[in-house]
Amino acid sequence: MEDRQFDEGTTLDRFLIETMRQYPGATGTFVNLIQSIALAGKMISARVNRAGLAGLLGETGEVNIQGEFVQKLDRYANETFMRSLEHRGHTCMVVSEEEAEPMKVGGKWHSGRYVVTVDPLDGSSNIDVNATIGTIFGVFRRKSEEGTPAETRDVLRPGSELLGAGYLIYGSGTMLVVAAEFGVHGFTLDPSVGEFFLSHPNIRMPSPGRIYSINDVYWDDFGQGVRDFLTAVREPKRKMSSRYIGSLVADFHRNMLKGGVFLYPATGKSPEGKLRLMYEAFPLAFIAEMAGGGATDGKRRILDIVPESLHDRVPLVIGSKDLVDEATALMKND
Ligand code: AHM
Ligand code: MG
Repeated sequence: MEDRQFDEGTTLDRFLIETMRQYPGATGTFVNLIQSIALAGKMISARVNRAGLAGLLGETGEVNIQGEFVQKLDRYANETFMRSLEHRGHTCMVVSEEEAEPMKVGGKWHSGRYVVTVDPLDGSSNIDVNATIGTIFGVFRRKSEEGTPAETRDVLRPGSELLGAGYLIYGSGTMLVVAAEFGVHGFTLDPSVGEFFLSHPNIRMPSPGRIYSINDVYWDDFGQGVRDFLTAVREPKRKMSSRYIGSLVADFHRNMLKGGVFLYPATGKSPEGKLRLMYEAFPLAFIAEMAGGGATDGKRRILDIVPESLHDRVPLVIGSKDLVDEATALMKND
């Protein structure tokens, strides 16, 4: 792709349209899909900002497929995403953290070309304390024929087959980060005009990284390799910092901009790890690699893993290349 310079004030729409024009054969369907996701993000962002005033804090009383209490905002974010992906003809199936079964986009629109995996509201335990939360998504191009209902083989496939991925973070500002063949780019929402503007073009993950992020309350439960890694990064001469928000997307975003590693390894309580492969690990691993970083489960490259079921969990080590390599080398016998 030609190295195009975008000036200040470039909107998401202009960026997408001008970038896609450089790909012969692009039909604009992917642009359309990202626009739908951006719209859902704006709606969720508006709700997140008003949650305390709109009676949207707290739990609904339901328990989701993950065995977790559903927060009111979880449900709103899930419904908003589903609605915005349903009607524009670009999607044939959506796999959501909040839904036991994939949503097949049916009727006359089931010819859609893309399969979307989504964690509609990541870091829900942070909602009630106004800490940063987010949305994570991945996009596959379907394998089955367009114009027919989506099939299992369209979605149970390695992350290396992702076409694009991204996330939204709802923090002190709202950002959309999108990764695809065109690289990793960040857009910041200007709420006064309701548009995303290019603010972080061509994001690259700094290496060596200086931050490590882990919930070390599980120390006794971690494998020896994880403990050796933590002992190594805590050496005073390395001058590392420890930062952990408890919202994967926010921890990942900070580490991507500043350089660092996030770990959620296997524990005695969660031998498969806690985080979900299809809509948390895959999209972020895709973004990390596109930005020059890495992602493993301590042994294997995340993007090489083939899911067995929609809600598989996986241990995750993700971030700057040097720290991911160091941790993975130590964890190989865990
Ligand atoms: P969620 O998708 O239900 O919010 O759960 C995933 C979250 C991640 O965002 C975060 O990294 C992790 O759970 C925190 O877990 P812990 O409280 O065990 O540190
Ligand atoms: Mg999550």
